[in-house]
Amino acid sequence: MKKRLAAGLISVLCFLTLSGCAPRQQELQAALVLGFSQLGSESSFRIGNTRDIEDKAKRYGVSLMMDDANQKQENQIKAIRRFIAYRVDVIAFSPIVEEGWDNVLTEAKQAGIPVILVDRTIQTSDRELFVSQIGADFYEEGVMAAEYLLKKADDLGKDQLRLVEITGTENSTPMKQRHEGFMDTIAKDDRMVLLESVNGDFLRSRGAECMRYLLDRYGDEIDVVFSHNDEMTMGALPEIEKLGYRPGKDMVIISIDGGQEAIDILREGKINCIVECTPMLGSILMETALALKAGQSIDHEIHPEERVFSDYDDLSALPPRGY
Ligand code: GZL
Repeated sequence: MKKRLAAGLISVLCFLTLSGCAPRQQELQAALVLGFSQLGSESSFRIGNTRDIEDKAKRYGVSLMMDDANQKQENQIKAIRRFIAYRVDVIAFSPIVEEGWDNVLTEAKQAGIPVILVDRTIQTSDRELFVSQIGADFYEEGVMAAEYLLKKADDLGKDQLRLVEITGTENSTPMKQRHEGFMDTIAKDDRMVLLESVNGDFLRSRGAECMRYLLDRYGDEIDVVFSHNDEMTMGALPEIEKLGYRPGKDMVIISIDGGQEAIDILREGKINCIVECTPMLGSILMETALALKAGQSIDHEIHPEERVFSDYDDLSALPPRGY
């Protein structure tokens, strides 16, 4: 009887180990097991964010399970369910859109696993479904972009500035709040005329498509392009130049994120203003998760410091951006 029991136990352990269910050695030594659902890899911001989280997990001794949802909410929901089944210590994720998370986050709550939102946030009636939201103040980013434009308008001395907007992923926090912050700020200034807002989904290819459509429809009426991220901006610029316009001169170009490629284009004078949206959230995430595990109280909202880069600045001493 005992021999059979021992043999059965060994076979179960082998199955668990081979199927990846048994805790691997490094997890047993890790300070924490963190499951992270990343929404995709649509931009240099996102790639930089993923890389920073992976780097900081190593630095803080956190065993990280990283999942790439490839821009699909259902893949994020599946990943969160896997993390629950695996019984990680903490779940973190960057929600691609704001709606549709209550069910899966209720399952995490019932499993006693705390959830941290990274970068974006969610709409929910139950504020206890997540313990903290770490990310930019996107409304303020929109305000800062508009405040730059108001200053530029004064310097240009024009009675009217007609602008087009290329927005990010529909129903995502940055798309909604950047739009609101920007429009609330220019609403007080009757020089500003919005011609049209079109959705570019934070993608470079869609930014090009949007700009082609806007140029076909409005042509040289366009004085200002406000783009919700650098990827879409860099898709739009060649389309502007193809028609003989000089971005940064014939049209004011305002963007958000502040990755290296866009900063270099700003230095060339083809972008006028970039509002920083830092992807370097790895340290804050690890410190927050470790504090959670240690039973310490944590802030419900954590916003990193962010700045504005523009053609009013001397950027010669700006260090490499890292994304
Ligand atoms: C903002 C982030 C946005 C970036 C885009 O924090 O969610 O998503 O601005 C990225 O580049 O796609």
